[in-house]
Amino acid sequence: MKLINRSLINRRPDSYPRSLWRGVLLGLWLALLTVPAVAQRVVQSINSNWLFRKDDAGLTPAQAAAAKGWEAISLPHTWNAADVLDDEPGYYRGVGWYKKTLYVPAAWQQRRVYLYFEGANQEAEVYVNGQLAGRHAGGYTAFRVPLSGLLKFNGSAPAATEVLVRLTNRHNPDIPPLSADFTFYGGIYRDVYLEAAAPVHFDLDNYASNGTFVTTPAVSAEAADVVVAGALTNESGTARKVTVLTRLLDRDGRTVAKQQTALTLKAGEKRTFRQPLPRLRQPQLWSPDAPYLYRAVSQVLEGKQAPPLDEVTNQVGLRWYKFDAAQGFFLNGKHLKLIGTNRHQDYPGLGNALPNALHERDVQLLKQLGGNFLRVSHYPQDPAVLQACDRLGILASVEIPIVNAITDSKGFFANCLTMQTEMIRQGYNHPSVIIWAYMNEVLLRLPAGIKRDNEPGKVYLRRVNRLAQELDSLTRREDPARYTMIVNHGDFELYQLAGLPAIAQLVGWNLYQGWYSGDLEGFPKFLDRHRRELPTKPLLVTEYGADSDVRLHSFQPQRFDKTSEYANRYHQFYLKAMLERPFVAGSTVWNLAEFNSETRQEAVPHINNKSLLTGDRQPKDAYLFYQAHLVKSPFLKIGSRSWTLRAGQAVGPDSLFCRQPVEVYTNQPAVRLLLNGRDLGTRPAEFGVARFTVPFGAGLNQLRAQAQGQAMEDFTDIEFQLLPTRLDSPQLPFTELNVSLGDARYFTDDKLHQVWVPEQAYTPGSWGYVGGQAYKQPGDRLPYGSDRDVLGTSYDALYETQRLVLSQFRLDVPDGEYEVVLHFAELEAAPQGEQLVYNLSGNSNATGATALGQARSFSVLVNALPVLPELSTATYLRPLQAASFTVHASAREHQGIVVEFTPGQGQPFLNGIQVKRL
Ligand code: GCB
Repeated sequence: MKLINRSLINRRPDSYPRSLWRGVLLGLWLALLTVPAVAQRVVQSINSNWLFRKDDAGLTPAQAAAAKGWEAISLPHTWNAADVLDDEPGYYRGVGWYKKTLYVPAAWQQRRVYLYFEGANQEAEVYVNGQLAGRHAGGYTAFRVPLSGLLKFNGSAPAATEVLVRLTNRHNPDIPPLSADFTFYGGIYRDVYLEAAAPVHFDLDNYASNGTFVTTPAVSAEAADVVVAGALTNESGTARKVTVLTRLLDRDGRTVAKQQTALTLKAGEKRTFRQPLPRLRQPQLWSPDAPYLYRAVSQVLEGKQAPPLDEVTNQVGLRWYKFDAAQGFFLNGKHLKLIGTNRHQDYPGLGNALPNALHERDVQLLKQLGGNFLRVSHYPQDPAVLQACDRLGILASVEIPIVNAITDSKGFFANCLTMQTEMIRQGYNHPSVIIWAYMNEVLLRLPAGIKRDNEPGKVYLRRVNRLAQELDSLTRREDPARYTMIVNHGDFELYQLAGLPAIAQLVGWNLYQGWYSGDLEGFPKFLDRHRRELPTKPLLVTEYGADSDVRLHSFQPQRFDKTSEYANRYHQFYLKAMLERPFVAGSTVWNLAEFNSETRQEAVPHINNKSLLTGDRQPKDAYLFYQAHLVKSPFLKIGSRSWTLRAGQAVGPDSLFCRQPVEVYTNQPAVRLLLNGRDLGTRPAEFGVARFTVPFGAGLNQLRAQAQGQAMEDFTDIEFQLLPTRLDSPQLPFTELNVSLGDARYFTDDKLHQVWVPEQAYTPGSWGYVGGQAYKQPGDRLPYGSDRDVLGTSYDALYETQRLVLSQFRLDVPDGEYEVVLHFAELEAAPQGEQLVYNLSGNSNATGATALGQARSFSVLVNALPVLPELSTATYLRPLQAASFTVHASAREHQGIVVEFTPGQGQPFLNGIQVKRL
């Protein structure tokens, strides 16, 4: 059998006559039927049928095993999927127990049996049949736990094996991340496998790697060298003479190179091996356009035995690359601007416990964007992510989660070094990986009492520098073929002061000029400064982004208003600045999709929506804008896809339309737009965007865009709620109006099918406020309103703005009966204890705290009736609590509706008003 196998390896299968082939297949089949009990590794997922319970009583393993109150779950699982979304600050960070009975086949007595956890956040203790089998610290890397000595076999019956896992996601100052703008969900949130290997096997005790490491020391278009190295372990009681055979297979399964190494292992011995494969001529290269993968199949063979004792397959991509400080990035000798996104690993409703299909889908969405680069931020993610990158041709940077700060402790340093080693060894064989990184904005949160220029500050910066040096050296030692990177926030001086840019080979900057601070122009200035002052350091823009809540829109977008329109403007500006600068080697948008950050407040509490996709992965306009630049085939999409329900006021009393802008994204030179079949003209595309002003009529508006010179079209339907200019208009009878006070934005509520329009001053015949000013939280960040979490509502964005000191809100509606809903939220409130510090202006101190709450009272009258007498901070106006009241109003004798505010103490205010004709 062995002989036949060997000869098969050497020759192309199609060069055999048919009859011989049949014989070969029959031989193989017979060999499979006689598989000896101790051959080849078996790996099975064990995600089903687990039990879970929280533990706030500090149970011992024995108590936990006997305790009641278990919930049946399956993996992946997190215990924080729901509590990170509620109105109560914080989420459960404590102990959870998992329990499962495994049935280990009697035949596995001869094998080495392991549990393999792809990841569990964050400190795990694994007990098997009541005994501690292994521990692991860190929530983002895999670990393997040996079981063999703990299994209890009983004759030929499978060994029923109790697995109990104690897991905690409590804060541990020795384990990164210490703090971050994402949620530290607890749970066994990735897959778990049971593995059974023959006693002689590839090393399974090497930081949960697969025990083999593939390098490609020399690759060119003409030739490629591939080396497979690793270690073999003999866990049997006798010396063994084995061969490691590696075959490199092309995509069609043909062997294109092979190498074998004979090894003799004493009982209990572990031995390393290194196998340079014969040089490959005219290799197929791996690139984003053609991600060609070979497979290196390494087997442990012994004597005449077949199949092998062990086998490991690694995907191999042949490519070479370099970063150049002036010219950027080169792949396979060609310049390639790296463009893509960052990614977090969560999904609405699931927390971080995602099936592999969702991890893969995100990489596909990046590919469909036209991206070629993924920053796997801020921690190593599910193996499915890098597998998808390999397959789809996405280059990747991976990092460990040292975020915001370090702890100057032995434990912290040791855990960082271990995590870095795990990350590298576990991800080593992915051709997509080009960068190993290890710090994200590590100086954003200087610990209490520490300033950049005081004595403790100097000591702290030295310690951060020390940790960076240790991690950098470790990384270069572990994997000299990849680049190292540290990612900084936009405080150039501080990182220079700490000496960090000098340490890693690449510098990543997270830049938010025109968002957290300053204006857009600050961005190119910063890039040029790097080029001037760090001329030998390749640069990547590792983060940039602006919040965009798909419900919010504005035609005068402003920094920090969270509208899609500001985000569009921001991305259009940033991309242009980066494309104009060849020294910007790469960039990754923050972020591919919206993600949970429990401590974050703002328009959608707990959600960071600086992203190209919504949480459920629907494209925002900015996604289409990037497609227009990155997709290589002809591309044309009408924007506004997530804004298909709009409202606005008719342009004049006798008009039946309202003009609003629409952007069309394309890589074609010009676009024609039609509205309900009527030609609106052709506009040139400037930097991927053709801009139109569309006269929307009431009801259905069908937009059709055509690329000039291409048989390409795109369609979108927009439903428009046309508001009359004069509320007594006979052509456009008044039905309802929803106004967000103190606000310059439109807010679409798809579920209730309502659109809220921005406030306006009252003019006779129409509607609006009389007097007052829009509320503005102290500080320079928000143009208006507050970013505090308003409790008791999911319409935070509406309650976060208000008009102060108004005397009236008037609507000159026709005589009739109306329902009026008045919305209030007291925005003056004590500062938050723990302020989110994502003020990346370079100032590490928290900002945004509002003034202390003050007593306030006022009364509201509707058409002279005191419907809300004495609204006050002592009654309904509790700080940051939504309160709404529905009242009835009769409009008589052409007086319309007059809502009046009479102050008692302090300034009256109104956050929102809805008026509906009954
Ligand atoms: C950053 C951080 C990232 C945050 C992001 C933001 O610089 O690296 O973790 O989520 O800014 O949105 O503030």
